[in-house]
Amino acid sequence: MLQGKLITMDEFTIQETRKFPQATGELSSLLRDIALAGKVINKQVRKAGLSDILGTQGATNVQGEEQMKLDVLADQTLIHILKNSNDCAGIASEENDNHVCYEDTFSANSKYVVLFDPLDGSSNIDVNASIGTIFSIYRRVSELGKTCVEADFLQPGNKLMAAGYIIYGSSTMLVYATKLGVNGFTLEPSIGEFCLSHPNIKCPEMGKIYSLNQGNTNRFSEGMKAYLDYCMENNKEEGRPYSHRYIGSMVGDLHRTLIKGGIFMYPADKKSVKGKLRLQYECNPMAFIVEAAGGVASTGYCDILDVVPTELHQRVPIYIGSKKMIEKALEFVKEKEAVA
Ligand code: AHM
Ligand code: MG
Repeated sequence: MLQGKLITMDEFTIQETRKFPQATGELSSLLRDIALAGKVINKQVRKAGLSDILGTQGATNVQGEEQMKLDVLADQTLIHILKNSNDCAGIASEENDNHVCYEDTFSANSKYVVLFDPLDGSSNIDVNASIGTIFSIYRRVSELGKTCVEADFLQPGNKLMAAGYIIYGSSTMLVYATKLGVNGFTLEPSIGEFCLSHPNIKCPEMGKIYSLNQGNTNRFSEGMKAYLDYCMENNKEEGRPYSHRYIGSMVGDLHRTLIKGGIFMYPADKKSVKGKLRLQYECNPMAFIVEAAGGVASTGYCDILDVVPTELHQRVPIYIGSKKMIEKALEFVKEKEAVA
C-alpha cells in the first residue's frame, strides 16, 4: 500500500470527484455499488469448493452455452444490488437475452446504465483458476425520468464513462478506468474494503508474451498464421521468441497483459467468423481500460471503441495490449488479408 497508509476505493473516488466541482458523485456512488457486488461475488467464489455451488445450473444462456451455478449467482447479485442503487437506470448482462430496465422512480431518474459479464472465464471455476466480473458504465441517451431503452446499451465504447473488472485470483482486485486513467484496488479481507494498491496503471509499450488459443491455428487467416510464426521466431524486437501464456479467462489474461505488457488476441477464424468475445460485455470495457493505460485495442481493421453495436450480444475479433506489439500484429493481419 502507499507508504503504509491505506486508501480505500471510496476515499479515492471521492478525492477524484473533488477535482471536478460540477461532479455530482453519482458515478462514484455507482462504482461503490459495483464494488459491493464484487465483494458478495468474491464470497461466493471463495467458498465454491466447500458448498454445493459447483457444477451447472442445467440451463443454457442466450448464446447456447451451459451456465455454471456461480454465473447465475453472480448475475443475480449484480442485478439485485444495482436495482437497489440510486444511480442505475437499467442493466444488460451477458447471461440474459434482453436488457432490464428498473422501473422505480429513483432508477428512472438515474443517468447511468451498466453492462456486465457477471463471471467471465467460468469454464475455469472447476479448476480453481482466475475468473472475473467485467463491467461498463454508459451515460444513458434516453430521457431522464423515463425507463431506459435498448439504445442506451448500444453505444460505442468511445462513449464509455467508466469500465472495470474484478479479478478473483490469488487475491481479489478491482481495476477501473475513467478517461483520467486506470487504478487498481486490492481487497483487504480484514476490513472488507478494496484499497488502492496499483495507482495509475500504465500498460508497457512492449511486452514479451503473446496470448491466444493457439489450438485454433488451422482455422486462422494467412495473416494471423504469419504473425504467429513471427511470435515463435527469434524476432527483431526480442532476439528470441515471445513466451506464450493463455489461461482461457479473459480477465486473467488481460490483467497480466495490462500489468506486464504483451498481446492478447481472439481473432476471427473459419468457425467463428466474427470472433468469439462479446463487444459490449468483454471487448469494449477491456479496450477502454487498456487504452486509458496507454495500450491499443483493435478488431484488426479499426479501434474496438469505434465499433457501433447493432445488437446486444454482438461478437468481434480482438487484438489488445501493448501498443508496439499490436501495431506489429496488425501489419501482418492487414497485409496478408489485403492480398487474400
Ligand atoms: P465466457 O464469458 O463464457 O466465460 O467466455 C469467454 C472466455 C474468455 O474469458 C476467454 O478469453 C475465452 O472465452 C476463452 O475461449 P476459448 O476456450 O475458446 O479459448
Ligand atoms: Mg465472458
